[in-house]
Amino acid sequence: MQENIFRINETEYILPGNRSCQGCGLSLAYRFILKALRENTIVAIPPSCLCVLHGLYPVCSVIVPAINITFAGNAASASGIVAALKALNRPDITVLALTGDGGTYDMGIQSLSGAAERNTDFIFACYDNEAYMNTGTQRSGATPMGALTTTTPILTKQEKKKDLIKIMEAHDIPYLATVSPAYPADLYDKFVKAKRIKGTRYIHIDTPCPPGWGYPAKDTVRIGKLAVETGVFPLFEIEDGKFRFTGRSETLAKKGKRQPVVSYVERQSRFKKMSIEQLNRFQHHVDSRWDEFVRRAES
Ligand SMILES: Cc1ncc(C[n+]2csc(CCOP(=O)(O)OP(=O)(O)O)c2C)c(N)n1
Ligand code: SF4
Repeated sequence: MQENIFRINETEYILPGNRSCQGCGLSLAYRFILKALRENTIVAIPPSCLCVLHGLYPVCSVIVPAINITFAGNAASASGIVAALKALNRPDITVLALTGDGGTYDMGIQSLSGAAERNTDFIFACYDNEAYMNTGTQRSGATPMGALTTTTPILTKQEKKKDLIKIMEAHDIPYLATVSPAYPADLYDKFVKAKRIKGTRYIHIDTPCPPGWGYPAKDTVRIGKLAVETGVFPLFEIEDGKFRFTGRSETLAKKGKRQPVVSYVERQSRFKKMSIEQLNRFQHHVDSRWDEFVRRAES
């Protein structure tokens, strides 16, 4: 069932005054994730901006229980919580592993793959801000080609973004979805749906980040929308192998016209050294991926 915007849970689980930056896409996404999953949720978090948002003992800005663990052990620790809850016969509690792209694409991928292969009964969500932001914007496997980071400061990143969604789909898990905080109702619906499904559910969150991407803090929703409007970040879900566009991407696939990638790129200073050749390759990559998704949606 689709949730109506007026039925979105009014409880706030993140308290005001947390330590994320102004305009943080992660804090916006997290707000709606917790509204969707509600109080019976335990969150597993590795070191990251999310840790900073939660705060330092003895204060915490989030009112659900959370465990701070290592990067490599995130999905493994979350699997342990799932096993403990099973032993305690508490099927009412949702386990959420929420992890940055560094902790998902790079350092955490082996325990995530192991958990997905076992179809561990949890939600693993990657908030993808496309670099290691908490330690000052170093390149990750998720950083797009042509982006400046502190470890690719001269030539920009030369390699393409790793296709983690394909990797996760290859694990044949029951539910996989993409979401953006720029479309909170779509995000909310997908987490409500994921909560009801058993097994490994993987949700990929496009997470605009003002300091890391180089745009004004007021533009987070605009940048998130441009990622969808250009097809750089399509919104979809794959349930039991069946692909379906959702929200704005569904409309674009049926009758809309995608904007050119340059209108997304030109608003972010991380792309200021992107070459024309890289921009053309980026556009070509976005087009061919989009066409592949359209074919899947029609089949
Ligand atoms: C094994 C290990 N290597 C490096 C670090 C240092 N470290 C802390 S946060 C962080 C960046 C994490 O990046 P990401 O997972 O993308 O999350 P974000 O900071 O973007 O929220 C790093 C490298 C660490 N804590 N543990
Ligand atoms: S660096 Fe980016 S992801 Fe991290 S808290 Fe700031 S805005 Fe959020």
